[in-house]
Amino acid sequence: MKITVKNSGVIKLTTKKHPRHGHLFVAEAARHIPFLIRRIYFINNIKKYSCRRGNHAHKKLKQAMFCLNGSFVLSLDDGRKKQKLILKNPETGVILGPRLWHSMSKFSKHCVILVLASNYYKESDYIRDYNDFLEITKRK
Ligand code: T46
Repeated sequence: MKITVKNSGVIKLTTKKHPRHGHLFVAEAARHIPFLIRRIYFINNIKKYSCRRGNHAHKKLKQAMFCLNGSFVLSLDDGRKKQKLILKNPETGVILGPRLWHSMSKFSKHCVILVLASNYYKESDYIRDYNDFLEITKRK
């Protein structure tokens, strides 16, 4: 996976794979994940595969996103460049840095998304208007 937008990046977890006993994935804060983790959340039970989640950017929050099961399309936009990625491998995560517009769509059956976040939930950190987002990215 190659990421070309700004404020993002690929994370490769350490994995211990056993052919019969299963796969184990390790994410250590400040090692695999380039920030201290204050919150985790996960999304499952998506019934409408064609829905779109996200569709916003954050002002300061840093996040790392993983697809633990199934697959989905992650669309990224740094205000200049746009990129679509298919997340389907739990070993490979994506950094969602500040000022990166992101949305998730095209969910598969049994899709499970895990997100590690650098801070607690704060509505004032969201940029929900795309024109505001473009203004902010122009200033930076
Ligand atoms: C993001 C993408 C990738 C909370 O109360 N606490 C939380 O920690 C979170 C994440 C959400 N909520 C509430 C806020 C809404 O009332 O849960 C509801 C659904 O959240 P939202 O519509 O923001 O869900 P997504 O999937 O559109 O966005 C989420 C994160 O909120 C967001 O930070 O970057 O996943």
